Amino acid sequence: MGLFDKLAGWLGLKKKEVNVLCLGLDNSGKTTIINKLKPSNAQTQDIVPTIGFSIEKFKTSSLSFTVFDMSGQGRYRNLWEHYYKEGQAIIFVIDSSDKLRMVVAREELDTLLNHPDIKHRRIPVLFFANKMDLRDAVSSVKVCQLLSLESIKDKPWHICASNALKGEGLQEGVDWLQGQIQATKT
Ligand SMILES: Nc1nc2c(ncn2[C@@H]2O[C@H](COP(=O)(O)OP(=O)(O)OP(=O)(O)O)[C@@H](O)[C@H]2O)c(=O)[nH]1
Ligand SMILES: [Mg+2]
Repeated sequence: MGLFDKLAGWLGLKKKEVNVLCLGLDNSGKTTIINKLKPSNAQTQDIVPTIGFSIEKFKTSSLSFTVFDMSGQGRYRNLWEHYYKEGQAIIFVIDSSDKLRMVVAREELDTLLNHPDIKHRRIPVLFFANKMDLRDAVSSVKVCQLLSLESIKDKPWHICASNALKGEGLQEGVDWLQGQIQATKT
């Protein structure tokens, strides 16, 4: 880091940079959520299924986020683990209306939480119970039960109901994440 960067950091001019992994099954709404968190002039109108992954950036009042927006398609899920070491926070997105695949989401979450690069780290995990606008969506409390989130004891976690199309619930989640990251000293 150069002297200017250091000075800017000390003076509070430079936002702390954070790497976030955005994970979850395909079609859960990851890219839609990340897109909504960008400034309106940087948002795209047409969102297509992610191929591999895409790197996106957005800022909050005090942090500068670099998001690894991973594809959730089965054939790409083995890419996720290559980025675990770099991730300082996780956003895990669930399609609350996809009851059939809730068990698959749970399996992927369990695999993630038990991975050696994640298991012993107190990395914050933000869950979005997304697509709350759909008639057959289950509540965030139900998502919590179906994924056994209460059993996560060694990491700070939080779940928010969201509607990514309208942006509802997203700010609450990001505020929580920002608070968690600021609370860690690194
Ligand atoms: N009704 C509703 N549709 C949503 C919501 N969020 C996303 N979608 C739609 O769900 C579809 C999938 O959204 P994406 O953001 O591409 O999903 P993804 O998780 O990035 O999918 P992959 O890139 O394939 O892993 C799109 O048609 C979105 O418009 C939501 O909150 N409500
Ligand atoms: Mg995507």
